Amino acid sequence: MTRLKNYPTEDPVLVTCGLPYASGTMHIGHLRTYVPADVFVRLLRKMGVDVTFVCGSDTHGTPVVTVAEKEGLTPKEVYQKYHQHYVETFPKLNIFFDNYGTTDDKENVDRTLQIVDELQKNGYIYSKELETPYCDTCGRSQPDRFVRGECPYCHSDARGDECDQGCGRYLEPGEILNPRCAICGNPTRPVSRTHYFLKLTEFSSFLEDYLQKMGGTKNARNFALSWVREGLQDWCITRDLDWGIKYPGEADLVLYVWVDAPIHYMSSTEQWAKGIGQPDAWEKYWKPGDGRLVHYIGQDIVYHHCLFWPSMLKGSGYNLPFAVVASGMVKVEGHNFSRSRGYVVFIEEDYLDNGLDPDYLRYYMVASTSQTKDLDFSWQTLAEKVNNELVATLGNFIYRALHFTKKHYGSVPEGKLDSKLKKEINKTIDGIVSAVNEYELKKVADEVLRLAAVGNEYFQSNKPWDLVKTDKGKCGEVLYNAAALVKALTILVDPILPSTAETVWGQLGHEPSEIHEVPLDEALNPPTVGTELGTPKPVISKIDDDLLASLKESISNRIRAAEAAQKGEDMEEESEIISFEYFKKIDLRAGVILEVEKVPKKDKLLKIKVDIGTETRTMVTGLADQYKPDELQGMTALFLVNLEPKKIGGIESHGMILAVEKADEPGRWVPVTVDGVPPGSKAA
Ligand code: B3M
Ligand code: ZN
Repeated sequence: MTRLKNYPTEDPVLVTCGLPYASGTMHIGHLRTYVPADVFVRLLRKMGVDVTFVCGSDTHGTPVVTVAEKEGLTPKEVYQKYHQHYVETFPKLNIFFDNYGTTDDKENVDRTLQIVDELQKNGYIYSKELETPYCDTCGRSQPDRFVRGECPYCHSDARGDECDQGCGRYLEPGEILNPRCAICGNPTRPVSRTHYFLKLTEFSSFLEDYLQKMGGTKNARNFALSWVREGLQDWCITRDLDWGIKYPGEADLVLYVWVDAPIHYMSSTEQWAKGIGQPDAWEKYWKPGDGRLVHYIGQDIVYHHCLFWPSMLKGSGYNLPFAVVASGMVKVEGHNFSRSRGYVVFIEEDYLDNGLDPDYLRYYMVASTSQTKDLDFSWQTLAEKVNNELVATLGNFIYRALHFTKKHYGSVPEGKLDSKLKKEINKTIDGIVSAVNEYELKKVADEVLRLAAVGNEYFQSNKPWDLVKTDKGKCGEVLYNAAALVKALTILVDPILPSTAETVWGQLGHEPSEIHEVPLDEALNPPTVGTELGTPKPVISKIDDDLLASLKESISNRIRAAEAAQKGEDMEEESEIISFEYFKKIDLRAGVILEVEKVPKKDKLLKIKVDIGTETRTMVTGLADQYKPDELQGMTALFLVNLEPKKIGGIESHGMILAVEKADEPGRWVPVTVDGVPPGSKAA
């Protein structure tokens, strides 16, 4: 029996993970989704649910094309290289998909064309002239990531198909304001041609209804519902690009990558079905029926999974997602994740190559924070969690209990399960079941740690080291119970720490890999008396100070290198000659800084209120590491007041203080002060 409210054992479940673009190596951001999904799958299996787990590489679209151009390879060479990387790296993290294909595989191309054809037949696709950005310098159309500009909704700097730095909305082609080419930086001009559209608007009331019932995390449901209620627009499903799945009957149009990418969830299932010799087995998930589709994704792709994808499925007669679990994003050492600025942790080079156990990272990804919150990765907290929780609490209890038992008894001694301990195990199982019901796997980690603490306390208070001298029978009884707790812990922690669980299972006298087949409820059954124990060894080791220091060092080196590279670029930028007319557009005025406040959790940012004569403006400056608030307060300085408003550190900043960087002291900034003039005085 599963006791799970959403997943009865008789219904087959398909779990998928957002497909990584095969255009770069695996990093910490990826694991925010893949690890919890893998843990979820393992937990369901332990509760008797029939689960298939699929994923694959996303090979189309501008993410792959831009990298191909940079690396001087063809898009196909790029995706093959990175696809291979993913195929090899997932197992190293104990993440095992039942199938891992690519969106360029024949099954996916065929299935995509079938779905598009069906949507067309059902009247959901139409064509229309559309103006999209063309770059004269580069001599081609610049869709999606090839263009940057201003988000029409929140006015942040955004890329062509997504407001990646602001409100996170999906942007339709042609929607972005003031587009400029992302390759050469020049403004693009609109060109018109025929594109194809999915009538997303026709799905509005279906979506409103469906989303309210859709399972998973609230963030997915609520974001998607709010977009539906704001009003949808039809979705352009083609791009002028020569890489992707060709649109039927159109020589120079391909399908937008977000059409064929989610369809790989289906075609990957088809590949799995073929692989097990039951080619129709995919249908039990995808044809309307009892199959339950669960998508694990990052919060940034809720739009695609909760609006486009269910509409495509509905419009072509397939099953709908049962649940969408959207995880918060990953930060690195307090900063927004950014490869270019060095705030990134690569799985292979920064983690695995340092000999670190994949289970630690799995634990960290699950145990740090709620599924829907942002996770701020730092080596320091990783080390603390490993050392204080895994080593000091879990590992310590397991080792002490098994070592002592082995030494004095050799095998599981006779005893009876203490009813209080049985209750504790039951409580842990209940906690795990409700964690799965809520898609909050942090609670699984918390529950297991709590039970390990119960074990330590039991061992400590019963003092088997004294008992063994005075009452060997009573001592055996205590160790029997300790072994029962070790067994329970091993079963319950197996989904999060599969390698560690294998090792302990071996120490408990079993075939190590069999632990993965042991059902959750077996945690309530104490080990068989007389089972010969293996050789106990500590299973989890500390991250020591030297290693921690070198891990931190490698990240700060990368950040410094990125900063230096950025500075180099800035220095190289020659100043461009501008006309006086152009200069006149720049509105510079004296302003008085009225209030200065630190921006919480941002070391460099200060929020200032500035009287610019006509009004008081809020601005955010990056001077916090150089000036104390009271050094700036009261200062009259020069401000650029007609700069477009921008969110900085979560605060809308409207205007900018002018400062000069000292030529002899790079990184040292001094505001341009204009003492003795009233606010609002204009500079020219
Ligand atoms: N390849 C990666 C991303 O946007 C993208 C996911 C596709 S899932 C169908 O996170
Ligand atoms: Zn926006």
